Amino acid sequence: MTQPVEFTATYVEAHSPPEVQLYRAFLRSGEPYRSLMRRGFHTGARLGYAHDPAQAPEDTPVPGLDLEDDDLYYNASGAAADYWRDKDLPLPTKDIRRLREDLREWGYCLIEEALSADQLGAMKQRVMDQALGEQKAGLACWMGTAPAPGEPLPRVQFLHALINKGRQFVQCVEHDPEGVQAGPVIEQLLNETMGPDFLMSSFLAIITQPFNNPQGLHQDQAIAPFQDPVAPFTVNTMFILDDTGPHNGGTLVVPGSHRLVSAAGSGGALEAPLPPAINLTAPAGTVMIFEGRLLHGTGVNRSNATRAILVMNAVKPFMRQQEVHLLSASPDILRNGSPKLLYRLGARPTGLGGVEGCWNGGYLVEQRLAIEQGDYLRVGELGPDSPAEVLAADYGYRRSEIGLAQAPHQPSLSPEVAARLAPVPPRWPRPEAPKFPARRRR
Ligand SMILES: O=C(O)CCC(=O)C(=O)O
Ligand SMILES: [Fe+2]
Repeated sequence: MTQPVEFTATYVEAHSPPEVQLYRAFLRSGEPYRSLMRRGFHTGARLGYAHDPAQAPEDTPVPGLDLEDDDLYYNASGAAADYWRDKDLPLPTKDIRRLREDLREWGYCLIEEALSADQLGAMKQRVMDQALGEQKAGLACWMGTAPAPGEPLPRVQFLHALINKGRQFVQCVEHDPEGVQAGPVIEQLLNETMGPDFLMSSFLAIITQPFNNPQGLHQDQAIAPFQDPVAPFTVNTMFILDDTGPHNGGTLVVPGSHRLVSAAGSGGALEAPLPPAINLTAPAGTVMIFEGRLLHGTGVNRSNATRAILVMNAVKPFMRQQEVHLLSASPDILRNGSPKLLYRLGARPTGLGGVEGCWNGGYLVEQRLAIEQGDYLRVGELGPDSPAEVLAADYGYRRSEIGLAQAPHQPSLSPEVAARLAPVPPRWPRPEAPKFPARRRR
């Protein structure tokens, strides 16, 4: 093969010095974190946002943690709390008008008694039973913060793929008032912030053990260095299952940071120090909605009990979901899922591709169940001279919605192949309810 010289690796390399590369400076800017972590820049950034065990005193519950120094971002109950004391920060409320304003102004809002006492009790029981079960099974997943020095694992347990682990978690995704009494309020605020076609990116429980290390402050959008001052790309719903506050490491939040950070623009450095973080303070049963631009992170649990929250992340339908729900979801969850659940899991793709081209409004549950049963046949290399039995095989595509709909109209179907085709009823009856989301009214 003689390759044109312009296409050779040496030519491409010689003509791609760093200074001519597209968007290099922007993509490598490291912003907004580079400027956030500047020493002395933030009231809590003396050691940077990342924890530096080497500089902390030795006589603390966990080596490396310094729980006295008010200059540290995770010590939020002293000088930081004084800073915020006379500001009109969000308090738990049932009033959607106040919730909407808090979310706009501060980047988060607190829904009072979003879970009824019964809903909270059942949820807490299920989550803690599951956590202990996964520990006992040797399956517990420890992550989110750094391990304490000398310890192999972080002191924070995550429970993933919650939808498989209890009916109430499915009700959370659907915002069903049977499981979450404030469901309609949550749904409305998410619709207004994200548009009604958002997907569920991940839904997990985060349980801190006493004296976990804190998490670095971060935006959950996780698409740095892209910053948009107009609106967030993602929104989180946090179900608070224990009374939370400074005592047990209520989530560290920098109120208003959604505006301050995004105002720097994509790739831009922050020019002024940010205000300090607070510890989220709210009773169990509260739901916090916080948007993807807000700086926040897990605080230090200084109590002798665990602190449990659930976090559900919603993303725009063009974004990649964190959890691959279509693989994680149990067959029963998929088989019996409502159109809303299936949509939010991403089982109805919203862009070209899907599974073998099945995407245009169709569900992918049939394909996943067939793959699971080991009898999903993929279309491979075919040609006009392929043997009739190969052309007539029971390909998974034939059972898809688009395959079934177009089969009667195929213009060049070979009669020999047509004669061999058996009827192919789908093995999964898709929900009869209308697809979700409903067509938008003009
Ligand atoms: O544990 C918390 O309070 C917050 C967790 C969090 O922000 C995260 O894991 O991204
Ligand atoms: Fe986060």
